[in-house]
Amino acid sequence: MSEGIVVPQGLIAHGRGEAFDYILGEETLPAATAATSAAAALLLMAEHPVLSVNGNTAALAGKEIVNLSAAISAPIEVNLFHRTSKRERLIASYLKRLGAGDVLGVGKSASSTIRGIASSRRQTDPRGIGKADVVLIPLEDGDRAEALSRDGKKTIAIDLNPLSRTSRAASVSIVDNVIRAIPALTQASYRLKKMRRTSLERFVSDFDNQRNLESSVREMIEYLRGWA
Ligand code: PTJ
Repeated sequence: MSEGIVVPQGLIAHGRGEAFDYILGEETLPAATAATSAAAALLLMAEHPVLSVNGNTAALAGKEIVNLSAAISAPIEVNLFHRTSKRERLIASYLKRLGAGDVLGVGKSASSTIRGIASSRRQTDPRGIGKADVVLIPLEDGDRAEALSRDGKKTIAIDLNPLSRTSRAASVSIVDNVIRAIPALTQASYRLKKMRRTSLERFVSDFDNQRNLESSVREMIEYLRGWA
């Protein structure tokens, strides 16, 4: 935050996430692993997959996002709720220092608009989220997740809160901490890359996001029961 990558509101969002991380035992649970396989399959089958990055994701898992981008050959786009061109540039150059190639969505290049969003998050890059069919949206707010789905895009959320609007609106929601979920997604992508398209399709068609979110909640309850 002191470097300007994360906004003060991001610390509150971080605290919300941490609270959920405690009640799932700070480890990746089976429902998240199932969602990760479906997410990797979706990303590998996409024509234009894009990884959307905000301040919190860059600060928590910048290098991990760069690794995922290389694993699935997907571009990274900076997309900020509290948008300023200074922050966009700061985050893009931070990611480049970590090994990212071109980072989309900076300044005038974010010239497309997602309909139905009031925040400056509606501005997207026509080379990235603008033409994407699958978008990874870690630590996202509900409005944009809903708007991207309305625009016909498939979305993969990473959100520790299984009750959030983002988790419910996404096509696939990974209920886990970004610091564990993104490396797991990279590993799953390398594993699934070797599979046939029909197997990838099965990972996606067998996955029901609503049922998986219910499993996440049940796994949290089970964990808490151990303490009760
Ligand atoms: O960098 P900007 O300007 O784009 O701003 C980003 C923030 C995070 C401030 C903005 O997107 C925001 O306020 O988000 P919300 O609405 O608080 O949503 C964040 C969601 O991510 C919440 O449901 C949190 O539980 C969840 N979350 C927080 N930390 C983590 C997390 N999920 C996974 N891993 C985390 N480490």
